Amino acid sequence: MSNQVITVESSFRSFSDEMEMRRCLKKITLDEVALLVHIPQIPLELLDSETAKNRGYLAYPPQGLLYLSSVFSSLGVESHIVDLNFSTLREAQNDCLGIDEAWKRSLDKVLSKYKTPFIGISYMFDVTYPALKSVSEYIRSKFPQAGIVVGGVAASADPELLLRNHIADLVFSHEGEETIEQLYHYIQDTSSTLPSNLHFIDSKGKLISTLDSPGGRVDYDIRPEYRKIKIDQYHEVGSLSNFSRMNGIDIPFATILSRRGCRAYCSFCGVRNFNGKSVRIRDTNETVDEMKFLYDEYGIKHFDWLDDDLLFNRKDAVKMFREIEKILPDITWAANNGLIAAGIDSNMMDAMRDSGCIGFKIGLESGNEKVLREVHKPTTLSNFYKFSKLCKGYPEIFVAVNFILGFPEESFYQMMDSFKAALKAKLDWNNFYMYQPLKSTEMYTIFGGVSSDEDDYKDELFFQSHGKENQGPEPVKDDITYINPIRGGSFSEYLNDSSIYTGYDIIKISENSVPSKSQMKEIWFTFNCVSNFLKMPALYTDSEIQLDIGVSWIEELSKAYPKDFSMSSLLYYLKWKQSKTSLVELEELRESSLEQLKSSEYWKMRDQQFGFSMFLERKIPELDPRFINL
Ligand code: B12
Ligand code: SF4
Repeated sequence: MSNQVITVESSFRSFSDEMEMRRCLKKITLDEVALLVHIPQIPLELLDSETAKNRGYLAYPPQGLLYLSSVFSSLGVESHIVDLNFSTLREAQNDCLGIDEAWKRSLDKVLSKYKTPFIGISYMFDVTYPALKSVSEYIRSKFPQAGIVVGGVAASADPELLLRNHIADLVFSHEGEETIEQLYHYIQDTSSTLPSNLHFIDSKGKLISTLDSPGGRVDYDIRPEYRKIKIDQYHEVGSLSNFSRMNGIDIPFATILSRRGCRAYCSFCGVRNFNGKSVRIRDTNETVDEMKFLYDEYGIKHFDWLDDDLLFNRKDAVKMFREIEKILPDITWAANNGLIAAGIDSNMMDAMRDSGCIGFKIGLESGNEKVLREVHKPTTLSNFYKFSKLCKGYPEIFVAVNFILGFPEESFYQMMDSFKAALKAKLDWNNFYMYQPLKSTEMYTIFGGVSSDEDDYKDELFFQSHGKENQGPEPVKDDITYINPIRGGSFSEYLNDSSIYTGYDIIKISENSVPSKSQMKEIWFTFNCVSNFLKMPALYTDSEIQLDIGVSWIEELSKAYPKDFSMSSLLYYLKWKQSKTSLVELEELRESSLEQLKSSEYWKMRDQQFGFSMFLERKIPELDPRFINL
């Protein structure tokens, strides 16, 4: 995309640009109703009803749309939130029959009531591009005259793609609240101030952008908006993370936001570009009031923070946790999105535990100091090890660490450093994510990434967990689709590729080489398998509580991955060690695990490599000698 972009307000303010904007806005009406659409988050063809019934898919309430809705309310404009992710997950639980009709039905129900609605769609993740396209096309087929507005993180990163592909008529970048207000007054002629953060194509095909202005207020009261979604039913269709499932899948949950932005500026992350440079803290009382409201009105008992930097301003964060402890003594919370470990000392851990924290993730991203510096990660390895030592004093909090593998030009020994850091720290769990180039990040600018070609979006899906807790690639539906669920290659062909090292043999990869994408899948598998399954701290612990939490973590994870033999066999061993499961149930678990193995050529191959079936004989599989002293 090489079209000219006008981003300075002064050039925009030429009379013709303003006329062009008025022309574009003719299609956008704000006097009847605003329909705010949350698109399906999981490719419908990959939805699996067993996982849906086990509530294994992510079901985040559309928090961004609640915020926008509160602005419409303050402007006196009626608004509705249409959560198509919720409808498809519900339908998926019903054996996935009519899954494609489910979201269309939900849209029809609201669209049919209005003549000139404002239609706003949220687009947060690049990987949901195909879903966004289908929803936009469907709305256009029903309402050819309506203007479609798209906003959200992924929309902000590439507005031109959406405009040129006729997915949107107008794109909002950054947080939408203040732009909606400005746009409303501009359209109603109650203000001549040009709304910022807007993008459209003029009549000559040129991309026009108004002033780029991230940031804004954070103190919106979204409590009344909750009646527009079924907040008390989200736990029935999915989960927020393995933390929310571990807590009990029948516990109603919600998300909460106390800070926008992040103090750091990691080169692979889109947060600073999207939210702006500073961290904006919401008033503690307002945050806790919202939680109390959700608890009282909707019976919400578990919360997950959406914050990127929840612990920013330590004093303020501790104060907030102490307030939660006082006002809501029996809730639980988790921080699945990740915390910055540098902000955590025993004072903070105490306040977190006392306010109901059951677990959190921290982002280390790499175990190699040079990579850490290059990506501007705000931490050092020595701080990380200090933090992991601190965690040992809090066995009731399940702590997972995030690593990213496959940064551009990252060599194999640097990846091995991450693996070794995971083994050394012995935190409860290690998430190895594959690097995904995100538009509008420093790393993307330097190294590039997926092109705007639509096929690339499909290919990237390989590395996605399809809306589940991210465990990386997994066999989908049957073994044949394992290697690439989209293109359906056969894994036996793949394993015959002698240039790819698999199992423990990945250690033979040349240290300074940069592994290929196919090789990365095998590296991922071995790192995950060894650090999380064969060396899981719960296998070796003497702490009853750590073992109990480890059992529920694996138990819930295995429901989201019902065909995964490594999980079921590990679960068997942990339950046996825990001695809280009857012999009959244990035997049933063993049988069903063996059944998984028998029916899958893929898991037979993995079992030969790593010996998971030893767990079923109540023994921990031995590590390959090359991995013992890492
Ligand atoms: C919570 C969160 C998650 C949750 C899920 C959230 C969800 N709703 O499904 C979890 C932890 C599961 C998650 C997973 C992932 N995430 Co995430 N996540 C976030 C996070 C931290 C907060 C999002 C949020 O709720 N913000 C709060 C609400 C209030 O804001 P909002 O939704 O953005 O809405 C505002 C604006 O966007 C705008 N807006 C939104 N919609 C609309 C619509 C209209 C019409 C208008 C006008 C405006 C508008 O106005 C709203 C109000 O201000 C963001 C970081 C960030 N700062 O955005 C990353 C972020 C969105 N995630 C990111 C990524 C990469 C991922 C993963 C791919 C990570 C991985 N490797 O697995 C996965 C993908 C999951 C999937 N679906 O496949 C990237 C997205 C980049 C991209 N372009 O794709 C972000 C930006 C973080 C980053 N590292 O850069 N994520
Ligand atoms: S600490 Fe996390 S949210 Fe902050 S910039 Fe780095 S990756 Fe992004």
